[in-house]
Amino acid sequence: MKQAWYRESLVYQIYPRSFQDSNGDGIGDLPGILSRIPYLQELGVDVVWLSPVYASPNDDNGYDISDYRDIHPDFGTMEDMKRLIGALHAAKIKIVMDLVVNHTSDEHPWFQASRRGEEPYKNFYHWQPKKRNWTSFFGGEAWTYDDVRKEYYLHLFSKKQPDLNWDHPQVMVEVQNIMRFWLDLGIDGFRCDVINLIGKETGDPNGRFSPILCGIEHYLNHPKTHRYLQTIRDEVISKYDCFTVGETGFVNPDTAMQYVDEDIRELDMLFQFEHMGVDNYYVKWFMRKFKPIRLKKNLSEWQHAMHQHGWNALYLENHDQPRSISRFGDPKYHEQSAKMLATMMFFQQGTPFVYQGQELGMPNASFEHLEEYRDIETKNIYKTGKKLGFSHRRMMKKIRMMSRDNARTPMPWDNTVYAGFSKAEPWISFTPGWETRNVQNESADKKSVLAFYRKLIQLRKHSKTIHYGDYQDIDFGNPTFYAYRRMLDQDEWIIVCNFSNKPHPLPNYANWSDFNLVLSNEENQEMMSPYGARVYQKK
Ligand code: TEU
Ligand code: CA
Repeated sequence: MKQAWYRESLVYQIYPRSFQDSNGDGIGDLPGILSRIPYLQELGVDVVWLSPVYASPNDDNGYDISDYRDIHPDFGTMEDMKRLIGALHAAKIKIVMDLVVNHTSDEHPWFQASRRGEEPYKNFYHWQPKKRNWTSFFGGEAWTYDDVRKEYYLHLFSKKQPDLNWDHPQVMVEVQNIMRFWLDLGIDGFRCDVINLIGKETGDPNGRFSPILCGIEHYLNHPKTHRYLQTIRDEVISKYDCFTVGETGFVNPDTAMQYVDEDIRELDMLFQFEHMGVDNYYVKWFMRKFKPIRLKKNLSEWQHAMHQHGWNALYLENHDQPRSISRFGDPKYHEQSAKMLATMMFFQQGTPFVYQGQELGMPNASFEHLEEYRDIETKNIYKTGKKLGFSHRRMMKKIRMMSRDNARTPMPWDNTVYAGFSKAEPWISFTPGWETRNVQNESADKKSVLAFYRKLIQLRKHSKTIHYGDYQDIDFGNPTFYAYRRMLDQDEWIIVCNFSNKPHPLPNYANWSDFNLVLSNEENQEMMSPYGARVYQKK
């Protein structure tokens, strides 16, 4: 496998609205992020990924962009952005921005011109005189009637996020110019939002009937998408020292390879979602009991599939997902299971992404009342659920487990009022428990989840074996243990994770006297403790 800086990097995702407020309006901002660079350095972060900070009416927290070359006043100014890029680079931290080009905001001037039928924007979006039966990812219909144009337009997400028509040659030109604009400002790459949905066939009449994701066969991994991405790589990406990570729902290892194969490299890596589905059926609102074996089988499959040919983006959390400890861990063994999950992920092959607060072991916010939630998806799903006849109680139970707001709460820095996040009440409440689970406390505690993450990050940073070595499953059929080996030349590591709330004897995976225990989350090493994790390296 060819070596590359982004294959040896740890990426830290910042959700700017909830990271650090600098001016007392309760909303995180760019100067706030700048002030926390020392924290990022101490953690060992190589690359920061910023969720969108562009001008936006904020229907979907910035994933609805009205000007790709400007900063939302909530977050600061373009000058603040330039200062942040400079300060991060001075601290030897790279920065990746979100590229959201499947859709724009309906308030973007292109859409405004398009609905009035003005050229060259008339066909920048998908318009149809007749309605289609497609459904939106956020619940409800995906085609909405526009009073001005007197036609229906497509929005796979909210009504205020009309989908761009990539068949229009000028759309491709505009996107390339936006990318160059940011790369020329010095950024180091893009996280490409829902990028496997950009190519579409909207002339087709209806979708094959399905109450959820109806119409998906007209746009998922469309051959046109591959052509668009190849063009973008040739015209833009290949001319800069940068990388791209695609957000690609509904891919499997085969379809993923069509994007990331070494010889194709439309994207450098991608976020797959299969392992986010191990506690639900098809869409997250249909929940099922979490079984560790499903997670293990899936992660292992991706390890094998990408090895030597592609590259994984490793993650357990982001701004769209519930907190991993609340899904795959055990609240009774909170710290222990948070560290175990981190260990499981950190020694696999791929680029690890840590989402803000994950390194503190933050659980779901699980707000009690619907009014406490801010996310458009949560609000829409509640309405959709009620229409389908689900009770309020049933819907709130789902939302407490699966709402995206579970992970969008402010970063708890200390135990002063508003947790050192702001001088004012934040735009969304804190995750309960912040008085103790915060950066200040965890920094002072050698046994904290944060201290453990710092160790993991350092261990990984210095090991070529972890970056590029072979991966091999151990005791694959075991439903409670996830164990694997990483090997390069003479170097060998064995990772053992106990996914159960019971102690177990350490299995005979090796002649243990030939190995050093380099890291563990346990107090006592006689038995593997509940949610114990161990990292061994051959002497
Ligand atoms: O997410 C795409 C996506 O697939 C999610 O909307 C997913 O369906 C949902 O979060 C599951 O709960 C990206 C962004 O990450 C997300 O924040 C945006 O809302 C969305 O695209 C639209 O831009
Ligand atoms: Ca602010």
